[in-house]
Amino acid sequence: MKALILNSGLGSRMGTLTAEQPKCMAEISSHETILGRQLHMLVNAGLHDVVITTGAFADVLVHYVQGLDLPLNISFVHNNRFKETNYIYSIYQARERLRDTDLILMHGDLVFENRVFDQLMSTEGSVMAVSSTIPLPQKDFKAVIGEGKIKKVGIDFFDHAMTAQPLYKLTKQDWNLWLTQIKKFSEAGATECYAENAMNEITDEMMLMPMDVKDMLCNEIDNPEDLAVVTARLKEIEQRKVYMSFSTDVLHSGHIAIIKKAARLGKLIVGVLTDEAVASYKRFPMVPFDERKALFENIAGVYQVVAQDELSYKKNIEKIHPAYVVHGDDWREGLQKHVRDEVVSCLAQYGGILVEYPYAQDDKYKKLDARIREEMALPDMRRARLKKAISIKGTLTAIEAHSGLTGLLAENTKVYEDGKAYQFDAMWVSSLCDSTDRGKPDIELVDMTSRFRTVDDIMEVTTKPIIFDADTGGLKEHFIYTVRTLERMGVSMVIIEDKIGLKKNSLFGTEVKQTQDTIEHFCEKIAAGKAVQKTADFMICARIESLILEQGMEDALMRACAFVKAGADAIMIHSRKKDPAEIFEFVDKFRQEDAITPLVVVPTSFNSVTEEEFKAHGVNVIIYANQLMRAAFPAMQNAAKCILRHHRAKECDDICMPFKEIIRLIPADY
Ligand code: SPV
Ligand code: MG
Repeated sequence: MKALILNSGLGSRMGTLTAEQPKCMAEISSHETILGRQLHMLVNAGLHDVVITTGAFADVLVHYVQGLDLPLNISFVHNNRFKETNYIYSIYQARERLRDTDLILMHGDLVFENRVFDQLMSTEGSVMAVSSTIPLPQKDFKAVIGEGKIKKVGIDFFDHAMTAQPLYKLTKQDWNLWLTQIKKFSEAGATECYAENAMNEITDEMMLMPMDVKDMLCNEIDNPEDLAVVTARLKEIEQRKVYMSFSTDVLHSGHIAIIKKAARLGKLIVGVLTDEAVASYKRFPMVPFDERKALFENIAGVYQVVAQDELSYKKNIEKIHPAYVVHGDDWREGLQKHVRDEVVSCLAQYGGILVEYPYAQDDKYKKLDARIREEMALPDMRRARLKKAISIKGTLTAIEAHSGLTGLLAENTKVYEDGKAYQFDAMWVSSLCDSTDRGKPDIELVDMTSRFRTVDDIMEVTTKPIIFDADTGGLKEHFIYTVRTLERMGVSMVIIEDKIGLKKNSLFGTEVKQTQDTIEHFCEKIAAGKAVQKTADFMICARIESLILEQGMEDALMRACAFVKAGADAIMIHSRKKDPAEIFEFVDKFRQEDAITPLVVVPTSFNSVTEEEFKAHGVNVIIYANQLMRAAFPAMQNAAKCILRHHRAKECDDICMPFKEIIRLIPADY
């Protein structure tokens, strides 16, 4: 595609402004001329070839353009009869350079805002700028519209007409038709009319559509008054606030391109999502908020960087009142659709505009994303994220996973509500579910090698941190191997409970025989584990069974303090009562003594407590320990019974997920 800018006119109504230079060199701001602005827009749109026709002060013009030193291939065509001919003749003279190409055509005295040019470039086919809102001018161009097409362009048309501006994007086909007609006119001596007179004879053959720019700035400058008006409007446009939000920690050329476009619309304010907001809807950020903020502050075109503390833009839009919110068009579907809908309604309240640019579908960005995922799944990266997440978010949630498939559910399940997105922060590899899945009791019967196999299956398809339920941890001599293996694999935390001998599941409580370990012996196990771990990221959590085994609150608290002293990185307190009173009593009393050590709870029995309440009491990790398994079992049993009852599978289909959907859960490119 080439661009043609017509600059052969005399500009005689501009007074002294055109006494020594052509009109297109008139300044429209402290840093821009009309032509300089046009050429920069062409550069930004990725155009390379520009033809400029010249007339009066051709030398001044050529010298000026060369001094701009733009990455454009500019050729100048001089209309030596500029005094007595119109631009139809300039085009005629430039015809050899303009054949067989898509073309952007504009008059040299036309000033338009960036959005007009963006709209022009993103509209398919041949278009001319018109305005449905600006009253028809007496002496300037109007376009007659019929059946959605432009039928005629000229000064004397008023019926079915809209104000028109000499800014076109033309397909090669339409431009060739028009150029042939310009040649005919010029060679027949019709050189004082408009090029549009030639076009008007062939509009039926062309597919020239109107592009409505409404109230956006798109004006020709004919006299000093026009210049003053346009200069003032440009100033106002430059002051407009533009808002964009980013959650990314890896900036690529696609981001930079959209930032550049957004910055051309006004003062660009970037909202950087806080770590908590990012973690709530996508992966945990690899680069912390402060660093991401600094990254954006150093990008040319970014005027200001602010924090956006939730996925919803609402708060920041209400505070900033941007004229534009800019985003890629990829958020019209999927999780972010709700966010977009809310942005649209917020902007509608005061006439703000949502500008969407085509999302960069480039394969290289997809590969970059995949690479980040792979890196996040690497042992070092994954292991460290639990501790980091606790320090950033305060309170995390973990859901049980006992297989690759449940791991995928834990990894990918998201819910969007009230402008917020929710997902689990981590996974719990439960001894109960891992055993149950194998049809075995939860008595440390499934050996560690099999348990590690489960972890490996989950790790292969996920990136979230893993908390491993190691039951009692076994013998101290065995536990140190468990610690080493789990740490090497990339598990973030191991939880061991202070029981000894044949362990039974805690939910049986005192209904079965279970023995609590002594404080001294269990402390030795914790210390032994801490002594062999290699990284500072791996956490050993001591689980206290005093409430389960009815040993009293004092015992639980005493153990907690002893275990922390022995090196435990976190304390899990368990209860099988529905009433959370004893859990809260423990948490509150422990927090009076120790404000730092993370606290873990498993609210299977005391399940009425909300995450907010746990958070308010100072709990750091909430584990939903078995719900996926418990939900799956009755569903599977139902399906089995349904088939038995009907002696076929047809009726069962209604309660089954189509395999097509399950398959979609499973990543294809592993
Ligand atoms: C598990 O999920 O295996 C646990 C938690 O240890 S509980 O079943 O509540 O004991
Ligand atoms: Mg267990």
